[in-house]
Amino acid sequence: MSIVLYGIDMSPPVRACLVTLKALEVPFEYKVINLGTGENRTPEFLKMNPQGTVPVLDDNGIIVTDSHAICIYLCEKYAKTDALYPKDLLKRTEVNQRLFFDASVIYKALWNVSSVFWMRGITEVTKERTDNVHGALRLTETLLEKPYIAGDTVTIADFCCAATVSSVPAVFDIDEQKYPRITAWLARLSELPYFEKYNNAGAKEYSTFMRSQWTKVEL
Ligand SMILES: N[C@@H](CCC(=O)N[C@@H](CS)C(=O)NCC(=O)O)C(=O)O
Repeated sequence: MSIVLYGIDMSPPVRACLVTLKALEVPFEYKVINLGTGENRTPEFLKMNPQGTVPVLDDNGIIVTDSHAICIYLCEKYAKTDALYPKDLLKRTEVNQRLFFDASVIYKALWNVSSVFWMRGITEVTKERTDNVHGALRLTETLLEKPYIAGDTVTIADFCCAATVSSVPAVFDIDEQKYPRITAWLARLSELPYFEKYNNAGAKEYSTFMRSQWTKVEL
């Protein structure tokens, strides 16, 4: 029996889970699900996750879906300390707020751009959609008052938010002048020993692929 993560490196939520597993030093098996060929729509996969999305975690028969829920589950079950997901109510509330912010604002803005390509084959990105991504970045920049997204130390909120933000170059490059805190934060996280391999490489692959598909991006 083992822990299995189903996903694909190009997916930001999958990378948040990969980084969390590495940070917690939890051994796991990684099964690649090719979204392009519909491996997320097979009856077996839909039985695990009726939404047909990655990531999915199978912990010896316990199925957990949604990256934010998976990262929380992993911390609650396997973390040796509460550093990545604090037990203190106020600190935990701040981490939770950032996790929901990722799900409902940053990831949503990016998904609104890429989903038109994945779902409908549309290769043009409208100004409304890029404006929406800038709006999410502006809010992230404002929230980054401290070195990390939920305070002075790294938490799973950083893994989830940064996995998404580092994927923004799929649409446009993040301007260091406009977003100095985001730029410094991503550089800070990249110093973690597992972040380059388990997040940045997939983010780069995703960005390169998406940029090769767009015929027009309105900025
Ligand atoms: N809120 C979910 C979002 C998951 C999600 O949208 N995953 C995308 C890949 S980045 C997916 O599997 N899309 C396939 C589909 O919607 O058919 C999470 O955080 O896990």
